[in-house]
Amino acid sequence: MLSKTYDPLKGKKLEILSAEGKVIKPSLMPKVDLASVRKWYETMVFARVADQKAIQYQRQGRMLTYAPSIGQEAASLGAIIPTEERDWLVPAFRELAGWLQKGAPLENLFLYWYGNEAGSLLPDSVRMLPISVPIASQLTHAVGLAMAIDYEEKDEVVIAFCGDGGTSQGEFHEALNFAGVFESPVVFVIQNNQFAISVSRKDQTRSKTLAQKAIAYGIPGIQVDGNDLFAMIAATQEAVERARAGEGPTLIEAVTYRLGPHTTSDDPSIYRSDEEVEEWKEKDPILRLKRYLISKKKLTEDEDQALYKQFEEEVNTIFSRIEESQSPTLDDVFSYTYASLTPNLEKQLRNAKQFLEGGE
Ligand SMILES: Cc1ncc(C[n+]2csc(CCOP(=O)(O)OP(=O)(O)O)c2C)c(N)n1
Repeated sequence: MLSKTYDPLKGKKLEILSAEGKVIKPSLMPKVDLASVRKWYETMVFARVADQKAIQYQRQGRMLTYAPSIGQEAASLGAIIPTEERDWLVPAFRELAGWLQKGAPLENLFLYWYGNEAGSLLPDSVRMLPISVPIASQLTHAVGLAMAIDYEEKDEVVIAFCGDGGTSQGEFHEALNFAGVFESPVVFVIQNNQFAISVSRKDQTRSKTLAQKAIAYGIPGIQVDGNDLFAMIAATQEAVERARAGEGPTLIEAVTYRLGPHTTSDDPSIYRSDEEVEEWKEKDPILRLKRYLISKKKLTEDEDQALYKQFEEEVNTIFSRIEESQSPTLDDVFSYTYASLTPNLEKQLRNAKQFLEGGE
């Protein structure tokens, strides 16, 4: 079992694809065909381009705010690849490549950050909970979902994400405890991108790794190179198989780096050095998969450039649809929590309407 061989208490981290794009652990390489790897690479590039364009739109005053996932594409994508359509994705808010792999449209993500809750209304076929901005609250929801699946004896698995900062929240510990006790079919993925806004990983916890936190709850934990698509696939595959076989949860710590700002309102140069960022750029998940595909003759520089161009056009087209979409109404703001409004909410809605019409 990978989580036994790569014991986080012994400081071991699962790595398969080096930063140079070479497979350094062939025996652990997941069974993947090159055509699929090329498709996954394209999904990562699509996510990267969408991220970069979203930052641009925000700087042009066309998007309210945005939380980029630049640098974290392999961590979320690799964790979704081993799941099936019937499985559930419970995201935090930085899982764009995984979101696309799950089949969720980019339109929804853009609508969400555009300030329109309609973005959370995903097609029925996409088994996914809405984005969670409250940190770690989604993990207890994920366990509740997994407990229900277990109770109904369904053959489904839940895969839930949080950030390194999320592990300092009470709900992280409650979720792991419940999942451990009830042996729920859930896989927790921590995207350790080294920062919770400006608070660095080392100021969050005295634990040497985040993966070792699993041990306290009696579940396996594994630290993985989160910029290595193949290592992420291998670790998650094992965790999903365990969950499906009724063997309970697993905690995966994906060690990665947030190359961009926390959100478009953040200035990371205040709390981290350019040298550190440059160092991580060399470990970029897209760059290393590109090197791998080029070495396998499944990609050329020209094709790569054409991909970026094609996705830029696609993203621009999608975003113009967002700009043409209807703005949410005031009624929408009140409509979706209760089946019918409570007297107090009815009063608030009346007051809000009066206020917007120029009254008091
Ligand atoms: C319960 C809660 N507390 C505080 C915040 C404010 N907040 C937004 S993002 C963030 C940091 C999250 O860091 P991490 O979990 O590491 O995820 P990352 O943003 O790095 O992906 C905080 C504290 C929040 N959204 N929810």
